[in-house]
Amino acid sequence: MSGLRARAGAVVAAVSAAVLLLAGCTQASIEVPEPAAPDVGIQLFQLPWTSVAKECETTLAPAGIAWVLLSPAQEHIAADEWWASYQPVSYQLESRLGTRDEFADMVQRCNAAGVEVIADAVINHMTGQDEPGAGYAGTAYAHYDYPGLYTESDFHRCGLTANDDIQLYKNREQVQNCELVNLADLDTASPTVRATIGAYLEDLLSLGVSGFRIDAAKHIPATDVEAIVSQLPQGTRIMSEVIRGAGEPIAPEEYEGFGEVFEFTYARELTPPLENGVFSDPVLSDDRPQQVPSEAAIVFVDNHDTERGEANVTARDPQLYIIANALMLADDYGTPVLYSGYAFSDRDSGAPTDADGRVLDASCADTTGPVSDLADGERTCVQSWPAIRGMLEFRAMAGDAPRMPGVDSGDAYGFEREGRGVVAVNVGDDIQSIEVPTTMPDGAYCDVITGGPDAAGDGGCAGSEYSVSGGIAVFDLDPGAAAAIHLGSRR
Ligand code: LM2
Ligand code: CA
Repeated sequence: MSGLRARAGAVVAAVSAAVLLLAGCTQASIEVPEPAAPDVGIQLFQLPWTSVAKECETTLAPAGIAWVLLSPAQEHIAADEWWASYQPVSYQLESRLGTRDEFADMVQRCNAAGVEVIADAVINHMTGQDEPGAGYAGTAYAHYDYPGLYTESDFHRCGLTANDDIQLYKNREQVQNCELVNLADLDTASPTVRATIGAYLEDLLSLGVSGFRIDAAKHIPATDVEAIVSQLPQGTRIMSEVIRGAGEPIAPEEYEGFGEVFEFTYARELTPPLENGVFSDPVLSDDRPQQVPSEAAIVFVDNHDTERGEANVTARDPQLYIIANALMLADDYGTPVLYSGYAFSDRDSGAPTDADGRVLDASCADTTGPVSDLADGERTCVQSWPAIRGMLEFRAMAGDAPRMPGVDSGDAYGFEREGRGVVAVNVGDDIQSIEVPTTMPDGAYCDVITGGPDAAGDGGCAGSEYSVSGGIAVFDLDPGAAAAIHLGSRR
């Protein structure tokens, strides 16, 4: 709870600074409501614990980001690729991302800064390597060694080959109780396996984490996930990763009863109009087919898998990425999770490491972005982009105000969060003017995507300025531009 207050405090400070700018201004004063603490998370992909701790303190808390999603903390195979993290060999918290002590210190510091920590729990499987070897911490693979962890009967061996594509299996049994990409599948129905996984999750909770992403949840029967997480303390946040697929036998809805689920449909519906400029599509309208209820949905523009796969809009195209994230953060559906990764040319390349294979520290504290020509391994640092920070402020001001119907004009599109703020984007190649109906008071507003109210405190805007008059917000947008105004950004 103190975390929530700290977050709200940071956002209130930013907005009341904006309100102070109104002093001495001739416009009629308006009542600016207290911004809410938005429940927005961020995935810091393959970032070491020591860096995550600093990021919580220096960028996430000031931006009003509520929680951070980590990469897996388990001991894993010794391999250079990032996906070594998804081949655990034991439940020790020793990995390329840091030691147990570093993990504990990070969680404590993030919590103290008002940022909750969500761990990525890889509990469906262990390594797929056929031969035992040294794990990251130098131990032999626990499941070959059987140091009280498992017996062979605790694994499902379905005899699938490395080239078998799990997507082709339409049978529930095969999807959930067979090797996923040749990874040794745990028998999550077994009481000993459940107890071992439960003890691992309890261990993380004892260090202060607030909840878990359940990796590959689609490949664990929902009843098994439920049985494991129902043993955890009330209020533990559970986010099941169940990739929705047409014709798939397992759907996210099965996992909704005991937590949240990542809703992959959201990005799939959000981004095509941005690439095509066709907003008549139902995608951004109120009609959202195939999606779990808003309270259960974790939404995202991309994540570490989709930026290497299906996502067409990623940080590699900063303009479109800002537009997509702006629309997601302005929306009233789901709980958004931002994605902060690193540039790569090879989808397998891990984050830069030292000679011991330990991922190097990185900081976004002194950066602004976006930077469009990052070298491989450089961090995207979306949490420091002024456009993203402006939209987090927008979301805090929007609170639970309903989203009004969208309007489009040529390749531009916009909508209001009733009485609180208006967002508009132009995905075309020409300057586009768009008028968005609003109940916000008449006046001049600073766009928070290009900088918001001027830090100099002279009543001007750091970036663009737009006006509201007679119930209409008017935006003249350059190609690829996004704009957002809210009650706290009025000049
Ligand atoms: C996930 N969610 O359900 C993770 O988000 C995703 O990143 C993981 O795949 C996957 N499930 C398993 O946890 C990644 C990566 C794969 C990689 C696996 C295991 O995308 O490429 O598979 O981790 O490390 C790799 C090889 C694959 C091989 C497998 C087993 O790419 O060719 O399969 O290891 O050796 C023979
Ligand atoms: Ca399984």
